[in-house]
Formats: sequence, structure tokens, C-alpha cells
Amino acid sequence: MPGWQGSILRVNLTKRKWVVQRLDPAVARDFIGGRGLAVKILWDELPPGVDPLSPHNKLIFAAGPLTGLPGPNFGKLVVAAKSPLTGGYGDGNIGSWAAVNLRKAGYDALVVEGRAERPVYIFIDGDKVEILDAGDYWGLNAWAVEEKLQKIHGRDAAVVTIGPAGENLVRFATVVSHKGRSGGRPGMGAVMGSKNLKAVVVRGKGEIPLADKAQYQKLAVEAVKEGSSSPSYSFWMRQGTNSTVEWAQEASVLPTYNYTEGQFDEFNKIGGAMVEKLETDLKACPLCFMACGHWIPAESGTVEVDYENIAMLGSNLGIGDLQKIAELNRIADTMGMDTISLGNVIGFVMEASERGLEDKLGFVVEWGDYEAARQLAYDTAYRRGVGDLLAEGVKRISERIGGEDFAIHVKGLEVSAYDCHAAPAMALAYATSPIGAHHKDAWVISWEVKTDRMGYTREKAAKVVELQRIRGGWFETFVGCRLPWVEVGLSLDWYPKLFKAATGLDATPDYFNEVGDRIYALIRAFWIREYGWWNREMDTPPKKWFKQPLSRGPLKGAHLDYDSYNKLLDYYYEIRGWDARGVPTQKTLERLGLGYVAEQLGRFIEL
Ligand code: PTT
Ligand code: SF4
Repeated sequence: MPGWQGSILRVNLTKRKWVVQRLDPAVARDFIGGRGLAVKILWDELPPGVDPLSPHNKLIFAAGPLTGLPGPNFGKLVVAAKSPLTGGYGDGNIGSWAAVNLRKAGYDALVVEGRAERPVYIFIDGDKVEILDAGDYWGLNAWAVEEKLQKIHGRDAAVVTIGPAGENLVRFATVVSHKGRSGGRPGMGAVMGSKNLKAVVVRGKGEIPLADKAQYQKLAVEAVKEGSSSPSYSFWMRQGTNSTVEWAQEASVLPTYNYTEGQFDEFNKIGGAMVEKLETDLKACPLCFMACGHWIPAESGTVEVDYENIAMLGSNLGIGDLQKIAELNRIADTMGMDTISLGNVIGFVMEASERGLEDKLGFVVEWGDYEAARQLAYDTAYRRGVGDLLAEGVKRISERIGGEDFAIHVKGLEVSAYDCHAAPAMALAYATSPIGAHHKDAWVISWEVKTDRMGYTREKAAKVVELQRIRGGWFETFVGCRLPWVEVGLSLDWYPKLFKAATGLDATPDYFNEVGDRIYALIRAFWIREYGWWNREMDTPPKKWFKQPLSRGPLKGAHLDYDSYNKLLDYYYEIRGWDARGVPTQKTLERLGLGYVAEQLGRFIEL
């Protein structure tokens, strides 16, 4: 099975045992790898209704057949589990040498099961696997642990770790690597912490078997050459994702004051141009030709900033000072928690305070109060005082203190940094994303602002599905960074060619798209099985975008409309072959080879 290593490493922390399992070629063909493999394992193996923070949840690090190979950015790894934030399927995609080393150590995935009695870390060195004591590292921040473990095991050993937020089961704790990479927004770090697993250290020096090595190498060189000669390449290298601040301001989608507005008066103090001025270093994930890790100084040291981080910890909180934002970003990175959710929970309490809920909160915090935000960030990571409430995420906070009308989440995952008062397709993308409100599966906003902006057309629903297929069915399964395609316009045609040279399989775009549809249907089935009920309310964007129009800017007065949104959602379900509640029909499941799923979902399924 060239391309794949054909092996999954399973480590059971309760039993302190590990085993190498063969990857079924039929599963590899139908699900490819990454997110596909992860959801297949979770569906097949998790007892329905399992507590995400119990030993019965499984934490999966899944690569794909292109991961670890040279070419356009294949140094990425999916990290997945049942989410403690949403109660549904959760994943993220982290750039790390651990991705490359895991594959070179001979594995396509690592599945961590059970719970260790005491803090441990897993050390993988090719076919040698050890479960080692992590007592000395528990409590340390994510960056310090990575340094210490590399001192012990060598710089060629890659590390993914958690910080105090993961240990303290903050529901949006992430897995961290390389100091600037943070993956698994829906609480994958908390799942790792619940297993008493501080880190995974992996060294691998073997070969990845390829169907046609010479052809693969030739294509990889040509693809990178095309990407780096793109007209947008040099601007991208200067600003990376940070130029999105200026773009979002122009388009009135920059989240401001907890998504009350789409424009921020001080945007030019926090945008890509300012990042360029302050930059001290540029770093990248492994095997990347278009580094996007822009480092700038903050109060306690330097840190990588990205668009989402700046918008969520800046304009969304009313903070217009880039270095202060960078400090909040640095706290999130070292503590190991997601900046998007952190910016949402702090924004939510600022608004709650403004709206007179301070009695329930026990304090007042005003827009733009950096010192308070800094304190709240630390308190959240350590679950100190009110931080214990913030660590639960916006949905749970609003259920406890009120404010559901301005709780900005879908299915419990906080919305990423695009305001959707005037963006129905982007709102649909958030509402139907397979992990809750993340932009990763369909960043349709860049297309939407250039088209019939306030339209609720079938074309918009079709565009969301098209993007979800490409992002979910291609990049999350062969596992590579999607930014070469999104940001410097690398043609999608390269990927089936590279895939064929690696695996020998004639993979057409239709093949990848169908895999994407299969994965989407299975993830949806997983959510339904876990919740025990389902309805279209679950696929509805936050109330604020319907009920509270933008109060300023060129799109003043804009808001979403419920009836029209429901029409858009109907189009979406129809294209996917799901019924009016958002449940895949039996016919759809059978067409995708998921008849066994229909059997288990039983009463939910329509013919
Ligand atoms: C990703 C999400 C993003 S998406 C950003 S900024 W972005 C935030 N970054 C965080 C951070 O930094 N520190 C922190 N403590 N929390 C953070 N939360 C947010 O996490 C990320 C890049 C980016 S930067 C993007 S768009 C692309 N995302 C990809 C994806 O999803 N799939 C894929 N195949 N390729 C992608 N390439 C790009 O990767 P999550 P990373 Mg990521 C400091 O993790 O869970 O998917 O959330 O992991 O290695 O940092 O890569 O403007
Ligand atoms: Fe990593 Fe950015 Fe390169 Fe993608 S473009 S591989 S996220 S450094």
C-alpha cells in the first residue's frame, strides 16, 4: 500500500501497553487518512454517549498519505477526539515536525486510549515506544516543556504538548507544538490532559514508501516552483494571514465588540502593515515554502501572531494595541488554549458587564481593558475564581448567567473571526461546519463579499458544499496545509497528481469529493448518535446576527433574516442529501457506503 505506512500505533495508558495495528486498505481507500481515519475510528470504537473527559474517549493524531513528504506543505497533522466543548466530533490541524516524524517512524496514526495513573509522556523512536514519567513537567507551560523534552531526547525529536489549560481541563485547551502552533480548537488539549498525558515525543528516520518516487519528486519540485512564483507570493511572505485585518475592515466583517460591529476604528494599529513594521522573526511549519509565522515583540517576549488571534483578542475586545494583543496571544500559546474561544469568552463577559449582568459575574470589565483581559486569560487557564466559569466556553457561561442572545457560538464552538451580519453564506458555513463554528471547512467569505452579498441563493449553498468538499475531503484527508491553494493560488490539479505518484491510485477530484461527502455524513451521524436527538436549530448561526443589526459603517442596518436563512439551509440539505432536520437519509448513507451507519442510527433515519 504505497503512500500509506499501513500501520496505526495504539497506546493504552491505563494498561501501559502499546500495539501496532494494520491499517485496513479498504478504510484507507474510503477515508484516506487524517480526519477521515479519525472519525471512522471514533464512530467504530467509542461507546455512544461517552464522557469526552473520561478514559473511554480516544485522542487521535492522524496523518495522511502525503504527510511528511516534500512538496507544497505536507507537515501537518490532524488531532481529533470527541469534544469536551461541544459534545460532538472535534478536530484541528497542527503544523509540527511530529507529523513528519510519526510517518517516518512508520505510522499513519497514533491512537491514545485510557488514562495514566500519573502524568506521563509517550516517547516514540521508530519501532521503540515508551510511556515515561512526566511528573517533573506537569504544571509547566507548553513552551518550557518542549524545550526540556528536546534537551533530553535531542532536537530531532519532535514534541506536541499541552500547557496548564489542558491539565486543568479548560474546554477549549489545545495541543501545542513549535511554540507558535496550536491545534484542536474544540478542546483536544483537555482530552490530552484528562488522560494525564503531558506530551508526545516522536523521532522517525525511516522511509515513506512511494509508488513512483522519481515522478513524485519531480512533481513536488514543480508544484513548489509554481506556488513560489505566484504574483501574490511576495506580499504573502511579508504579512501572511495578518493582512486579513485590513481586508476584513474594508468588507465590514472584522469582529468588533463581541461581534456587534464589523469595523473597528483602530484597525490600522493592529493590521498586517503594523505586523510588518514590528516583525522580528519569520517561522514555518516543516516542509513549508511560504512561511506564515510572523513573530513580534510582546510584554513577556516574542510571539507568532495570525489574523484570527489579532481580531479575537484585539478588535473583538476593543483593544487597539498590537503588542498588548500579542501578549494575550502569548499567554494563550504558552498556557495552551485557543485564541478564538478565549477572545469570545472575554468578549462575552465584557458585553455581559455592559448589559448589567455584573452581579452574576461578580465583577465589571469594560471594553478595551487590557489588564483585565490579561488577568482573565491567566485565571481561565488555571480555572481560578471566575476563570473556572470562563474555562467552560461561551455556551455554558450563557446558560449559567444568561445572555444567550449575545453568546457567539454554533453547537458550542465559539465563532472564528468573521462577523456575519452581512454574510449569509459565511453564516451557513459556520452553522454547518462539522466541528462547530470554525472557518476552516469553508472560508466562503472571500467569495461572498465579491458577489450578491446579501443574497440567500442556491448558488451560495452550493459554494459552501464545494468548499467543504475540497477542504474536508482533500486537505484534511491527505493531510497538508491548504494555504498554498487558498493564499497563493496553487492549482488544485497538483494534488491528485501528487497523490497518484505517492499511492499509485488514480484519484480524480470526484474521488476526493466523494470521500469528503462520506466523512461529512459520518461526522453528522456521530453528532446525532452522541446527542440522541437532532434538529435544524443545531445548524443555525448565533442569534445576534439576526436580531441586532450593525449600527455603523457602510453596511449599517444589515442583519440576517430567519426565513431566508432557512431557505438557504434547505438548499444545503438538499445538495447534501440530508433531510429537513439535517440528518443524512438512508439513500445518501447507502450511496456513500455507510449502510452500517443507517442501521445504528435507526429511528432517526428517513428513506
Ligand atoms: C486553527 C485556528 C486558527 S486558523 C488560528 S489563526 W488561522 C488560531 N491560531 C492560534 C494560535 O496561533 N495560538 C493559539 N493559542 N490559538 C490559536 N487558535 C486559532 O486556531 C494554523 C494555520 C492557519 S493560521 C490556518 S488559517 C490554516 N488552517 C489549516 C487547517 O485548518 N487545515 C489545513 N489542512 N491547513 C491549514 N493551514 C493553516 O494552518 P486548528 P496551526 Mg491549526 C499562534 O489548529 O485547531 O485547526 O485551529 O494549527 O499549526 O497553528 O496552523 O488565520
Ligand atoms: Fe504552516 Fe503557514 Fe506554511 Fe501552512 S503556510 S504550512 S500554516 S507555515
